[in-house]
Amino acid sequence: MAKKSGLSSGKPATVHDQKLQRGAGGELHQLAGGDIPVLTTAQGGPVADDQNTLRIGSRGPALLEDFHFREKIFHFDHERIPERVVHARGYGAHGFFETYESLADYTRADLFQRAGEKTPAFVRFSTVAGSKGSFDLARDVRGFAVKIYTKEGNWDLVGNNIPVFFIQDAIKFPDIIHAVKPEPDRGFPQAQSAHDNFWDFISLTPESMHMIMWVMSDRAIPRSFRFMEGFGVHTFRLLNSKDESTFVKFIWKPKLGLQSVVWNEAVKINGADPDFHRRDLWEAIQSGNFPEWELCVQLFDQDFADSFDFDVLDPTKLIPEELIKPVPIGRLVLDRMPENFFAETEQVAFMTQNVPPGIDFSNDPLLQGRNFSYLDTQLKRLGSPNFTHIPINAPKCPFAHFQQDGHMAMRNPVGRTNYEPNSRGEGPREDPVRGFRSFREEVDGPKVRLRAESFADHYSQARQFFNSQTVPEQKHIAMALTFELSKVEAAPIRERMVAHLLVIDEALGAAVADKLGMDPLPKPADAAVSPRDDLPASPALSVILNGPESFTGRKVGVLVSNGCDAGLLKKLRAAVEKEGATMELVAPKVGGVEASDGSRLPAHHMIDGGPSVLFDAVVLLLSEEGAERLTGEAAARDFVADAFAHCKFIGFTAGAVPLLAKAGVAPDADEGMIALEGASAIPGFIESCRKLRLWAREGSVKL
Ligand code: HDE
Repeated sequence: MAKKSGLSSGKPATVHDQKLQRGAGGELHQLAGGDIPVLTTAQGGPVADDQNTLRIGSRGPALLEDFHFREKIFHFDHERIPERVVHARGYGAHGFFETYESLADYTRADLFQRAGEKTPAFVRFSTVAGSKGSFDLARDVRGFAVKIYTKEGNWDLVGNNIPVFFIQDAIKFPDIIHAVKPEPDRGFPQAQSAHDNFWDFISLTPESMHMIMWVMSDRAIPRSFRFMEGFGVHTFRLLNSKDESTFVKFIWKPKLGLQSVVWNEAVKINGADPDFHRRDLWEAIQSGNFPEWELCVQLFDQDFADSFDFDVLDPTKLIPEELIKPVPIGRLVLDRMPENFFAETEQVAFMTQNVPPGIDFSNDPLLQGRNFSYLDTQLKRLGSPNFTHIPINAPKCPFAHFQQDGHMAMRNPVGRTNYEPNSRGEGPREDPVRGFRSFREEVDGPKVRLRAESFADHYSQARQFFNSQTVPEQKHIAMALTFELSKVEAAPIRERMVAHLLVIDEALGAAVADKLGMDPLPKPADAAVSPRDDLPASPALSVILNGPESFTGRKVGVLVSNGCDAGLLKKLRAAVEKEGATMELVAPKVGGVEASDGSRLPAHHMIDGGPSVLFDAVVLLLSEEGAERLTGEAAARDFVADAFAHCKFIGFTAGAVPLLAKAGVAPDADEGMIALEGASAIPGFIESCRKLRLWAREGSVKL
């Protein structure tokens, strides 16, 4: 049904509906009438003229009396709210969580009681360091914040796509964030960790070494929000109806498998499409390809916690999945984009302390600090303690309390009684049975500022992470460290960092030192606890080893020219769509090309606007004449050369060979070059694409 007011009017006026009238200055006014509502002020007063301010004569001064102008500009001047101090750039979507089986043995959380129950959810993905307008493919951690509107209050699982964190104590959070953000005197670099302040802090903070390995890995440049994992990071507790506790770590696993891009590609994507990740999520959801994750839990008891090699309260450590297998307990499906970015994605307020009865915190010192911070930040950002009155933050279950008044109060208690207990029997009262209860943990000890000794091993899991990566991934880590440290001006900082790397893995440290031109090698850092050698590799930590089983959800870019084979293109499209992937055409002009059968094929991109970095695989579907023409275009040569350098599978018709030659790519360079001599070659091409990249090529290409 069409909404009746202002900008949110459901039915856009067409040119034919519009009644136009020429104003005094010759400008055209659109008049209300028919389905077009009357423009009003925020007070509801109808507006006669929205084109001219009130002034004396047509060339005289403006009048203060112009309340419509004053209100309009006043509102505009106040449109911005402070961006989040971290995770400023984000993108959200609605969906639902569906419980697989009852978890009543472990938790009394209402959402986990009934198999098949669906609970509404909202998710916001983000980068951490960059401002709201920064680019999507920064090397950075991604936020993975989930709000589930349960029948017993909102549950916010405010996680990241990396299962550990830089610091062990919340008191260091302002320092790490100051260090990574633009340097305060010069105001740059934006959305980057490649600068002195960051590496200065990190090299003085050995507890960050495990996280640094993750951030320097391909995990920090995901191909899509849809292809990354999410982690609650901290150890939480589940409490059942007898208040018995089980420790839990939460992990979101994407149905479409993991995938990242390579750094050289990330840099180019940021130029070609700074909104690459948000556009990807938007397109997937708008086209009905709803992204999905399974919520998995690692459950363990106090005995495991006591026997584990590391402290389960230390957020710089993870529990290898091979040691405690994550068990899927439900799925999250994102199936609807917000109607308004500001109202929902910008105003959504996640808070770690939002847990329903049946879920509880552990004493992880980072989690305890977060529970304080998130409420505070919402007041600053949203400007009122009534931020739960904003629809995206309001619970969807019944609620009743005596909180009242304050800025922008939309709901206040009605009637005379706004306190409890009261003798009138009015208003809500607490319920010790249904209500939230904390785990009755015995805690005793002196009041101290002391880090537990069990938090002291900073290198073993960093080494385990590195040892768990495939060869190409290890190479990427070395290249990322080299790139980042090459941007550090102060040589002592570079040396201090390499000293840590030498402890994590001698060969890694030596390789980075060599690439930095550092000679002699610094002395390895003094480790409070020597790193262990006996931790087995954990394949779950690799992106490449956890890729998809099919090419579903991926995108093929097809470079076409006039005279391209229409029949082959049709069959290729059918095969790509059957695989659950999408296809976009790139042509010399966005108006498209005339195919071999005389049909007109409109393009999605002109060649300059559709570089191959936007695609997971490419096809050069060119007539010989078309290819010859494209050899003169730098963008066309880059399209091919980049796809090759980024180890993508390249399908090509015989006509495309001149362009391949000009781009310096041999048609038979390797098995990733697939000649599409006829439709029979298409299944082979699709099958190759399922592998996503031909990493074997990387040795021959310097990225
Ligand atoms: Fe956050 N974090 N954080 N954080 N965080 C915020 O809250 C904070 C930490 C995470 O999409 C802020 O509403 C402290 C770990 C996500 O809206 C703020 C500490 C993890 C988001 C804040 C941490 C996260 C935030 C800024 C150290 C992964 C974005 C705006 C103790 C488990 C949520 C806001 C969204 C946002 C504080 C560490 C994840 C200032 C003090 C560890 C995904 O409250």
